Amino acid sequence: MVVKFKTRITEMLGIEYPIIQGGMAWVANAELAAAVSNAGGLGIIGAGNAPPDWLEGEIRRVRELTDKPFGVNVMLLSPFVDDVIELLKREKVPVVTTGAGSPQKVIDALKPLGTKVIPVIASVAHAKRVEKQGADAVVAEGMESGGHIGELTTMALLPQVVDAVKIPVIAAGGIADGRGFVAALALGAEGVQMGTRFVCAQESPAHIRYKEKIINAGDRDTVVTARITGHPVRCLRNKLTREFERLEEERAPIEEFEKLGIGKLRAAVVDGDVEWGSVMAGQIAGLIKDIKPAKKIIEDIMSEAYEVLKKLSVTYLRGEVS
Ligand code: TUI
Repeated sequence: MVVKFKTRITEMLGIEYPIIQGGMAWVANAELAAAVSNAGGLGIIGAGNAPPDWLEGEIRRVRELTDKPFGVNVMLLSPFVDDVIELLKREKVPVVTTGAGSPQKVIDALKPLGTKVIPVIASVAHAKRVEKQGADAVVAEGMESGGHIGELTTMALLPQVVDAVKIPVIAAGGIADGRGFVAALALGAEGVQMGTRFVCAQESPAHIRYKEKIINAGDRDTVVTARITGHPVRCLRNKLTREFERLEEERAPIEEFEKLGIGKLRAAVVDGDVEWGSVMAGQIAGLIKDIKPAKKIIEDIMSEAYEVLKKLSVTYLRGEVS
């Protein structure tokens, strides 16, 4: 049974299910975003470090592929961030999420146009700050996530953020099935964002070797590298992560880490170089066992969530809730 979970997030965004697809650089293109939006979630195009003309094409394409709401993720470390914001102003994109920095200029530019701005945050202080700045909701992202991460786990971060802000909170990090979805709601989230699960969607453009590396991963196969640069990144273990570890042991200068990182996400996602590329993935990779359409990912989560809630209520409340 696929039930509707109405929350402030589904209402604010005009979506059927409170499931958002992470705005992953190189992976989150128009095809993936449209598939998620058409399935009743919120698909997001990841701007990453891409130039604005690429993003403009993806926005045009997603509008051809769906008439449902969609979003764009702005990676605040991008060299093109100001041009990307200008483009988003012109395009009047319904939802914008931000990552890897302070979203002040995104909020100031886009909120007056009615765009819903949802920063990804990794601490209570940052959540409070963006609420004051005018954010419509936040994604509280735990360090179980893939890619650039903060320090707290989803389990610890989420309830603290929920208690600290009035705007709705979306949980991210370590969620890939109906159990994780219900756990996030139990901690006070009103939606979930998933990245790694959607990398393995059929519509995801990630190279088949990238998807297979996630599917073959176990629970301890991710590592966090480049902590010393101030931008720690979680990836699946491979030759590249071992090289990063070697630089760490040698206490190499930060420039060496930056040099080693250049172009490596593209190498993994586009070229399928899963040994020397950066295979960003969350700790939940070990739970992901198949490639399936985005629609099936969402339906399975919603029906599992229903079963989990039923089981919990029967086991612990003797069916007292209807
Ligand atoms: O942004 C992400 N995940 C990412 S971005 C990315 S591309 C990249 N590659 C190498 C190095 C750096 C980036 C790959 N994965 N998630 C959202 C997120 N944002 N996680 C943590 C944060 C964050 C961290 C610090 C947000 C704000 C912040 O500082 C706040 C401030 O005010 O500066």
